[in-house]
Amino acid sequence: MKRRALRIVSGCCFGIGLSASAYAADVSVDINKITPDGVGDKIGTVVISEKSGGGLQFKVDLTGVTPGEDGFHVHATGDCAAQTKDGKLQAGLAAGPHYDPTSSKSHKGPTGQGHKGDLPFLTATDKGVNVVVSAPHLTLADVSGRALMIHEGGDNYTDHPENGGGKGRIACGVVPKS
Ligand SMILES: [Cu+2]
Repeated sequence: MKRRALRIVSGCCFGIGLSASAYAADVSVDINKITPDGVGDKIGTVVISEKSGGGLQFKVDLTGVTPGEDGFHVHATGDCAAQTKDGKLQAGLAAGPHYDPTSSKSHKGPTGQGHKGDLPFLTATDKGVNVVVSAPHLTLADVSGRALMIHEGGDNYTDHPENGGGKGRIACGVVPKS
């Protein structure tokens, strides 16, 4: 009985120590399903942390995503609402284009010199997405207040087809301002 109590205590304090030091700057982003009707249910989270050698790490944990490859990007505007284009409401359009502070106007993937918001595509299984991906060019200041967007279909990291070939916007979250 005594031993078990001790173990619980040490478990508790070790956890607190870790979160106070190594993960102090983590930012957790709620990800919601989006449709032409607007923002729907929460389907998971993305936890963003700064890597010691530079760049950001994204710990993606989602359910309710169709199995297969899904494009993943930072979009310029922190708004996941639907917006009208060509007379039709489209999911997540209020988030604007890929984050592109240098106006490269080119989609080159997470390690290229194009949109700074290009991230590695995600691969969903029938259980959802549970992966950690990295983007070497980004800082927390870059993503603060912007949108994380998930697209149906993959991403070939080129401009052919446009924006890596990703299709509709299916899930989105706004990064809290830091
Ligand atoms: Cu995108």
